[in-house]
Amino acid sequence: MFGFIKKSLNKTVEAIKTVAPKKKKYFTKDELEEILLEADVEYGLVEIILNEIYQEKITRDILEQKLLATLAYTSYKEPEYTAPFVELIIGVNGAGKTTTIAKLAYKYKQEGKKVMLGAGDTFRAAAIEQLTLWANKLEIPIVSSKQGHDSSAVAYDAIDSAKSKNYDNVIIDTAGRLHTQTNLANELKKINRICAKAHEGAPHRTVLIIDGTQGNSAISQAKAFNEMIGVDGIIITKLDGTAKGGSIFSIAYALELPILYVGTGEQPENLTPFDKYEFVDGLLDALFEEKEEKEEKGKETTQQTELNAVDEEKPEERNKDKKESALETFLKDEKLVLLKSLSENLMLVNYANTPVDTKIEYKNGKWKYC
Ligand SMILES: Nc1nc2c(ncn2[C@@H]2O[C@H](COP(=O)(O)OP(=O)(O)O)[C@@H](O)[C@H]2O)c(=O)[nH]1
Ligand SMILES: [Mg+2]
Repeated sequence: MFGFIKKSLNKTVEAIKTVAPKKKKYFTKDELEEILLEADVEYGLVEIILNEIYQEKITRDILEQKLLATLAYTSYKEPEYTAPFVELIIGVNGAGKTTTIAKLAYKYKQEGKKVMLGAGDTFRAAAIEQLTLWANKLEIPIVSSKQGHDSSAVAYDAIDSAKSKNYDNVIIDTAGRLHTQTNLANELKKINRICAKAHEGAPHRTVLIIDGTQGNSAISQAKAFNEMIGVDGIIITKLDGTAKGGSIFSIAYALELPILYVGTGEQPENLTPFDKYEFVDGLLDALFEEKEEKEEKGKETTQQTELNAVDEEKPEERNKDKKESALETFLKDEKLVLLKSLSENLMLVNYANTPVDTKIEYKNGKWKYC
């Protein structure tokens, strides 16, 4: 699996290269602003990221911590449930719902699970046919009805059938658009209610499918779905075909929801668990020089600090440098993310990737927890 996310970032990396053609050891805030915007990180989030950076020379480690912090909500915890595990797949037309259902079904089948599909997008005849084709291809049973029929009845029947046959998973497709937004909201709410009637706690996971090529413009749409019925996780499709990979940061940050998978192609196997470390690494590799050189640089900085210690010419600057590099080391060693500079010697920090904030202070030449 390793490498799929990096590979699917090709187009985003190409876009980044148009504003940062040469890899470097560090970037200024202005340069990073341009780079992040080019990758389609939303403007508001770019400002938040940059405002919280205290250092002038932004190294790979500093940026890595900041980017990872924006993905703090991306881990998903499965709820307690009795089989079958029922998933409701929602999202606008063309986002990739039906294709992603095939991918999930394929994945579960590979894991040895028994999967049932529900063709809940009864608004379009083509949607029923498309899911039926996938079901046949993957040799997975499907419950469907005619176009225009009640989609919640399809959901009920699919769950009921899966229960009576001891299936492990049920995946239900839904319409992406009805005559009006209110109709869609009402239909999704009804499916939700009926799922719960068919099986306790169902749907156990409501997954929103977002078309990755839409970038940030998908945020308001995603918020609308979240308000309609509540979303448990997101799958971002077509990462392979978009230069807007940076929008994943803004989507995750704005919605505070986990990114479960990303779609990296049109085939059933092109579904990859979202690994935030690989994702961030993939972007940083396009910007920063190789790791060895980075380590070399680390040595240089230490030597420089030592040299500065005997240099009596500019004591103020020397202390500032020492404080900065001590801060960098402390943040790195303690796996902290710098949130805000509260005063010259007091910083608000956060344990990487958790919602826990704390303060650190600079005293007697060292950074410590307050
Ligand atoms: N390249 C690429 N295409 C995708 C991906 N996911 C879906 N698609 C394509 O997007 C189009 C719309 O997908 P579909 O599943 O019908 O969307 P739905 O209307 O939400 O059900 C189809 O042509 C899919 O093959 C992906 O991860 N990568
Ligand atoms: Mg569909």
